[in-house]
Amino acid sequence: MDMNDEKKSVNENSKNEQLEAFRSRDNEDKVMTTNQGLKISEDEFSLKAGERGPTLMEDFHFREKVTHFDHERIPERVVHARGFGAHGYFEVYESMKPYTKAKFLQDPNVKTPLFVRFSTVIGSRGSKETARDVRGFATKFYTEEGIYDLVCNNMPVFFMQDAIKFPDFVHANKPEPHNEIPQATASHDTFWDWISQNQESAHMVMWTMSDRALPRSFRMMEGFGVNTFRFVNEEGKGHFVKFHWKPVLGTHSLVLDEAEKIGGKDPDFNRRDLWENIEMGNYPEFELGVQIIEEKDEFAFDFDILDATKLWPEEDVPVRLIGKMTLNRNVDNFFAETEQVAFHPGNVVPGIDFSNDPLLQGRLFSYLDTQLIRLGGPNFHELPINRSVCPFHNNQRDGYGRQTINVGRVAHHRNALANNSPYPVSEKEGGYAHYQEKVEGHKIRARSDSFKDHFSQATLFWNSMSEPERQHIINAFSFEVGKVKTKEVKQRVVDMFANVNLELAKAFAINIGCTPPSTGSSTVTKSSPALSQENTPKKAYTRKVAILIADGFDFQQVTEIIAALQAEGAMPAIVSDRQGIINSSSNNQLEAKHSFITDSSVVFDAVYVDGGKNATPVFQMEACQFVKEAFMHYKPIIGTNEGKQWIEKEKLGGSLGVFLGPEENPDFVNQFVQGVASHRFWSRVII
Ligand code: HDE
Repeated sequence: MDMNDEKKSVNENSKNEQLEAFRSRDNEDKVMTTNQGLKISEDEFSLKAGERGPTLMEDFHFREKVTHFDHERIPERVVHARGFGAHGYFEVYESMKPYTKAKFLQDPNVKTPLFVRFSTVIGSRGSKETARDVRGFATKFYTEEGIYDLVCNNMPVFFMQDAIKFPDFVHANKPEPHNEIPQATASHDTFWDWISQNQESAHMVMWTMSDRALPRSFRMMEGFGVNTFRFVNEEGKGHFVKFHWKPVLGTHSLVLDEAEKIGGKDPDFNRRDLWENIEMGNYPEFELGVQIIEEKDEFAFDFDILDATKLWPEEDVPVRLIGKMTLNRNVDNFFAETEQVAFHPGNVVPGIDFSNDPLLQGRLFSYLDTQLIRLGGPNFHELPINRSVCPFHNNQRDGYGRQTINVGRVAHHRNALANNSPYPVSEKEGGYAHYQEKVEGHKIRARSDSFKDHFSQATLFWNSMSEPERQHIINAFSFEVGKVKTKEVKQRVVDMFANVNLELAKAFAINIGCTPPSTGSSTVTKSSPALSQENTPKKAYTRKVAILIADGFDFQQVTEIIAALQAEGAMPAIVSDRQGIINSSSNNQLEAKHSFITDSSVVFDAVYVDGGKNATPVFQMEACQFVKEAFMHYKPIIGTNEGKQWIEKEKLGGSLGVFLGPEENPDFVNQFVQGVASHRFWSRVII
C-alpha cells in the first residue's frame, strides 16, 4: 500500500479527536468493578478472618486496589519537574517556502494542533512556581508529517557550551545532596561554586538574576529555542535559524518581594493564571519568530553562532514573525497529558535540521534517554498525548506496556514476505534526509577559540537594562549570593562579575560583605533595546484589580470604576473583610469572592479602595496594609471616599501612580485605567 493512501490532512481538531477515543467519562451511574470487570459488593471493609481478625491473602480486590495505588507515581523529570500544559493550535502567516519545506510552515489556511508545557527547572514537582528560575516552554506540534517538538526556555542563552557539563551543573543547582536543602533555588554554595568555576555561565547568570526569572504569567514570557537549528528548503539549501516565541501581551515580571510572598500564598500562581484565563476564554497567544543567518555568513559575527551562551542581537539579525500559536483548551487530566507528555528536540520534520552546536548535539541524546526511565520503557510514543496524528509504521515491536497489536508474522526489513513493507521512501516522497553538511577533523576533546569570549554579551545585557532593571539585578545577586556560606565562593562570584560590569560587582559586593573589586575588564558599550522589558507591549487586558469595599460602600462610584476597568479587559475582583454579600450605602449589593483572609495584594496587579461608611477599624487597618504593600510593589492605586482618606492618612496621596478623586482630579478613573495598562510606576519614591 502506498503511504499516501492513508495520509489524512491535519486540522486544528485532529489531536482532540484522537484523544477522544481514550477519554473515560462513563463512571456516572455505573456499578463499581475491579480492573477485570468483576462487580464489587463491598469497597470499605477488607476480607478478614473474623470481625477482629487479620486480613486474608485471598482478598484480590484489596490487593488490586492497594497495589495500583502503591504504583501510582512515576519518577519526576530530572529537571523541569514542575510544569503545566495546555492545548492549542498554530497558524503560519505566509509560506516559509524559500527557507524550509516543513509542511506546517507553508499554508496560512492550515491550523496545526499542538500541546505546550511550561515549567520551572530546578524545583521538584510540588515546589512553588514563583521561584527565581529559568522557565521551560516546550511545544509539541502534531503535524501531518509527524511530531515536531520545539523545546524552548524563556531565556535565549544557556549556562554552558557543551552538554557534557550538564550533569555537573544540575547537581550543583539542585538541593545539596547531604541534606536536600534548599528547594527550588540557586541561592546556595554548590551552585555559585560551579558558576564561579565555569565563567562561560556569566551571560546566562545575568538573565537568571534579572526580572526574566520571575515571570508574572506563563502568558507573558518569551520563548527561545536557544540552540541554532537549520532550515532546509525544497532545493536542499540550508539556513541557520534561531526560534523565538513573542507573547502578544508582552513580557512581564513580578518583583522579588512579591514573588517570595506569592510562593507562600499561592504556590500554584502561574498555573492557576493559565488555567483560569483559558477557562474564561482569554486565550494566550504567542507569535513565532525566526532569526535567519545565511550559511555564507556563518563567520561574520564577533561570536560563534554555534555557541549557546550567545544570542543573536535582534537589532543585527531581525526577528521575523512568521505565525501565531493560540492556547485554547485545558487538559482533561493532568497526569495523562501534562505529566506523560515527552518532548525531544530530535523530533523534527523534513525542512528542520540541526547545527553542530555542542549543547544541541548532547540534547539530541538526553531527551529520548530520559523518557525511557521516566515513562517506563520504549513504548511511550503510544501514550495518547505523545501519539502522532499521522500514521506511523515500522518493525519496532514489544517492550513494557505495548498497546498496538501488530498483526502478521513479518517484523523485519528488508522482506519479501510482506512485499517489503513498511518501506523507506526517497526525500522527494517525504522521507527525512539529513542535511549533507561536509564535516572533517581530528577526534579531539577541545573547544574552538571562537567560543572563548564569556563576558561581552553579559555586558551587552547589562548595558541594555533600564535603571530599575539594573537595581533588580543588584538585589538578586545580593540575595542569592548573600545566602552562600563559603566566603571564598562569594568573593569569586564578585570577581567574576567585575568582568561584566564593575559597578554591578561593587554594588552587590558591599551588600554581601565581600571586598569590592577595583578593576573590571569590560570595554563593551553596545546595548540591545530588545532585551529590556521596558520596551515590551503593555496592556490592561487580564490584569487583576482588587476592589476593596466594606458595608456602606459607594455603589455608583465603585460600579463606574469596575465598568471602566472591564472596558479595557482588566479583571476586577471584590475583596472585603469577609466573603459574601456586601451592602452599599444605597442598599445595592456586590458579592465579595475574596477576603483579607484568603488573599493579599501580591496576587493582584492594582488596587482600588473605596472603603465604606460602616468599615470597622480592623477593615481600615487591613485595607491600609493591602494598599501599602501594593505601593511598595509600584502598583497603580486608586482611592475614593473613605479609601481616599485612608490613603492620605498613610501619606501616599500625591505619589506617582496613586489616583484620588473625583473632587481633586475629575480624570482620575481614566488615569488609573491607563496606570493599570502601564503596570508599574518604577519612578515612584518608596518611603
Ligand atoms: Fe533540557 N532537558 N537539557 N534544555 N529541557 C530536559 O528531558 C538537557 C536545555 C528544556 O516540559 C530533560 O524530558 C540537556 C536547553 C525544557 O517536559 C532532559 C541539555 C533548553 C524541558 C534534558 C539541556 C532546554 C527540558 C528532563 C544540554 C532550552 C522540559 C526531562 C545542556 C532550549 C520539557 C525531559 C517538558 C527537559 C536535558 C539544555 C529546555 C534531562 C542534556 C538549552 C523546556 O532530557
